[in-house]
Order: sequence, then structure tokens, then C-alpha cells
Amino acid sequence: MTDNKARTDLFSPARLGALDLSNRIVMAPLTRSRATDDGLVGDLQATYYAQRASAGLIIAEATNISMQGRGYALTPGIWTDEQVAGWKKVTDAVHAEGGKIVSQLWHVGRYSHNDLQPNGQAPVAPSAIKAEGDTYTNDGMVPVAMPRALETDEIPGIVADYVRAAENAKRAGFDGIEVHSANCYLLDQFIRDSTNKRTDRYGGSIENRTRLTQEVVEAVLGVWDAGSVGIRLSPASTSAGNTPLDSDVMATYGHLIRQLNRFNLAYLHTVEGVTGGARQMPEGIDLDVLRAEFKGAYIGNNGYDLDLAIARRAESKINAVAFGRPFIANPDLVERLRNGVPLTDAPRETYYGGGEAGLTDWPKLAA
Ligand code: 8OZ
Repeated sequence: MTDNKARTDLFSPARLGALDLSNRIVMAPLTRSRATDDGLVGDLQATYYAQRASAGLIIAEATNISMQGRGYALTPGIWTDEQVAGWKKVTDAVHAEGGKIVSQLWHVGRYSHNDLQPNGQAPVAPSAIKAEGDTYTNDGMVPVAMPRALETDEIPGIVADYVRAAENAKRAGFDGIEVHSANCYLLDQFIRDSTNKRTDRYGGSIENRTRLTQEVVEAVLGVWDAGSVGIRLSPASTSAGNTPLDSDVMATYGHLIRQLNRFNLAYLHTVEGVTGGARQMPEGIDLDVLRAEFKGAYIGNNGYDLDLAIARRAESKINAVAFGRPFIANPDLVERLRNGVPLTDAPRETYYGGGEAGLTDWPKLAA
């Protein structure tokens, strides 16, 4: 299609699976670290997300499926009734503004610290290999801890935690869920041979390493229709602990994506490049080849601006585009992009932690 048609198309209604979007601009999941110690969101987040409801779809910030899944203080959860009640305020507020919102289900795996874990235990991972890097606890930044390898018989419990979170997302009034299988967190740690040295049915071959992601997807489809379930992958990202790439990115993620096709999911949401960083790909990795393997809708993410979104839509390489950081200081991002209004840049200090400041105090354009 022409660039003109692609531009119009980005601002026109679209359907991803069973999700009816008013436009193809998606708000990417953004960790803002303003939940309570108990992982509760409430009026503050209801205001924040409702302000951004003109996005075609909001993917809410990554949300812990269990206490064991936590890797950062003040991130929200979705395993208790109180947490569900908090999210219900958010979804009601977004729906009142005509928006759509899905919950991104998250387990960080090894990227955590004992202080964030139940009874001060070690974080869990496919294998006992420590990540590099720091995480944020109630005592400030600390190096992530040495994880312990999950026993094979613990894995059904993790899948059950995803199912409970999926049920809770439904009770909380979300329009769907996104399985976070990206950014070197638990599911991605299982996928990559750099972080998975297991010898059971969850390690070794590509089939085995991609098994947990598939089991989680299949399990949550007992709760949600496939048309309301998306998945996020980041084949080329090394975020969360400078995690090494898989030794054969194309083969591993290619296999996973072909297997995912049997579920007819609403969408595949891919971080193109290094999360929050470069879009350049290491030699031998071509994400468009992987994208072409997927039979459903595709959301492109990472470092997009409107011109890139138009260009990629014109080439039919994306069905929708996810913007992250631009949504922080531009609650009406869709209107600004449509009208060619310059965007406001949010300073880094506003990203994580604090209260209303830097979260809900960004003005919309005057009508
Ligand atoms: C930034 C800070 C903490 C977590 C991800 C959920 O990268 C995150 C995250 C991003 O997926």
C-alpha cells in the first residue's frame, strides 16, 4: 500500500484476533513502579491508563503472576483478590473512555532477589545461572541473586500460577491477556540455551526449551478464547541481565512461532532489537523472516516513530505498532501523531517510582 494509505490505516479501526481496536496504535507495556508493597494498583493507575485510552489497545505494565514471579519492588501483581479489585478500577476507567486493555502476565525467573521472594528464598530459574545486573528492592538497587533451578515437578505449579492470573485478569475486567515470553524473564530463560542447561523435558532440544511457553499458552486458553490472548517475544534482546542470545535465534524462535500458530492467538508482539535500545540486528538474525512465519496479527515494537510505523505498515510488515516511552509524556499520543503535533519527552527520572508526578500530570493538548 502507499504511505498515504498506510498512514490512514494506522489511525483506522482494526481487529487483532477478537480484539476490536479503534486504531492501530498500541500502548506498550511500561513498568512504572508505583504499585504498593502488596502489588496493588488503584485510583492512580486508573487515572493514568484512562488518560491513555485513545490508544487502540493498552497493554498494561508487566504484572506478576505470583510472589515468586516478582523481580522488582513496587511492580503490580494479579494473584490476590485485593489486586484484582485494584485492576478492576483500572479496566472500568479505561472502558469508560472507550479504550481496550489487556494484562501482561509476568514471571521474572532468575532476575530477582531473595528480598522480593516468599520467605526470603532464592529466585527460581531453569538452571542455577546468575544474571548480571541490579534490581530494585525496598533497600534500593541490589545485584540480582543466585537463582536455584526449578525441579521438574514444580513446573505444573508455575503453569497453574499463570492460569490463576489469567482467571484473575478476567475477573478484573481486562479485554484479554498477553503472555510475557520476552526480555529474558522466566519463559525466555527456558527458551535460550544460554540460560537453560536442563536435562529434563524442558531442556536440551529446541522442542524442549520452547515447551514451557507452549504449555503456558495452552493452559491459559482454558480460561480465555485464543482471540483474546497475545504473546510477546524478543528473540534478539539481551535485556534483564545482559542475557546472552540463544545460539541459534532463527531456529529456536522459528520453531516456537510455528508451534504457536496452532493456537490462533490474537497477536504476536515482538521487540525488534534490544528492548528499549538498538533496532540493529546481529548478523544472521532477520526478525522479518520470523514474523512471516506467524499466521496471525503482528504488533511491531521498539524505537518506532510515526514514519517508521507508516513505512512498515505500507510494506505490510506490521498490523499494529506499539509505542512505549512516547506514551509517558503524551497521554493523547494518538491525536498528536494524527495531527503532527510535536511530542513531549519524559525525563528518565519520571519512569520508575514516585506518585502522580511524572505519571498522571502530563497535559493533553487543548481541545
Ligand atoms: C523495565 C524495568 C523493569 C521491568 C520488561 C517488564 O523489560 C519489563 C521491565 C522493563 O519486560
